[in-house]
Amino acid sequence: MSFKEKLLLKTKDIDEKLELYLPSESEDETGIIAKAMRYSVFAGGKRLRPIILVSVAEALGGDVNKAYPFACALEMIHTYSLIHDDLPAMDNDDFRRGILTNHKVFGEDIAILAGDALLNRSFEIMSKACALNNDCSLVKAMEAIARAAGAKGMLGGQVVDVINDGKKIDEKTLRYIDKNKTAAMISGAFEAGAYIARAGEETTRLLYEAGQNIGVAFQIQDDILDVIGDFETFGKSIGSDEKNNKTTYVTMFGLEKAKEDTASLSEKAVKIFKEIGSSMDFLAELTNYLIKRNN
Ligand code: GRG
Repeated sequence: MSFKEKLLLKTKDIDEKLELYLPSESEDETGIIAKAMRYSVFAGGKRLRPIILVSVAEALGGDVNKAYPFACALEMIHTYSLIHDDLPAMDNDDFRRGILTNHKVFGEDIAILAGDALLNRSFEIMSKACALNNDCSLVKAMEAIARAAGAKGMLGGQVVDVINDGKKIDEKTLRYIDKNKTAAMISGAFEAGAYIARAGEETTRLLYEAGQNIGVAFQIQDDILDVIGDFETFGKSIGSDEKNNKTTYVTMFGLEKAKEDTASLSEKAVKIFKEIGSSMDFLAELTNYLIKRNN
């Protein structure tokens, strides 16, 4: 099976599991919140973080069925962060994943609540999986995800981004934002996958490091696409960084260095996968695929 076929299969797999883990419209009084949650989750995300989590667990000999609740929870947290990031109080964006943003369709109030509901649902799913399996390594995976999404991870990176809105930032601040806002959820996917497979301490650490490198490379690629991408494939407005006067890797170092650094960060991650072994081949291919992505 080709890499593209494997990726498609894994994406379909995650979509099917998300369908099971999300509430249905008949589950609450109005059905509105489930509808708003589902609107953004099924808007066509790449499912990168859940695919990484499941693939790591699988590559290290773990039980993929134990990995799915955590993978879906991670995607729900990611989607909540996108819904909130698009709000007028944050980036004020009209399009995400190629369609209107959640608040444009459901209103700001419901969009905030849909994000909150996704975050709560994610912990409901993960804690249920921990209890059902009575497995401490799953608790560690949940902790890794909570940490990645929290004030010392994605949310912390977003705070530094938001308070510097419209200001010129230095390199240290830019790197902090990229490492936390974007890379934390990707290294969190690697770490959680490793815990689910009960990997050793050193392997878990190496995978976390690979995730950090891929995460930063992923953000730089996002900055590049904001300049040279096109709306149809990227799925959101182009040139928003410039419009918002944002310092990005591209505005700080230029397009050429941004491209070079994306490639070298990805190479570092691939080197780690090679060190761990051939079971990591899919993740190495995924890394190489991501630096060529246009969406
Ligand atoms: C509001 C708590 C809070 C956090 C917001 C994720 C985030 C933090 C902001 C979104 C804006 C942004 C450009 C973040 C960088 C990470 C990134 C490139 C997100 C998009 O991830 P993809 O490309 O999206 O994996 P899909 O739609 O494919 O899932």
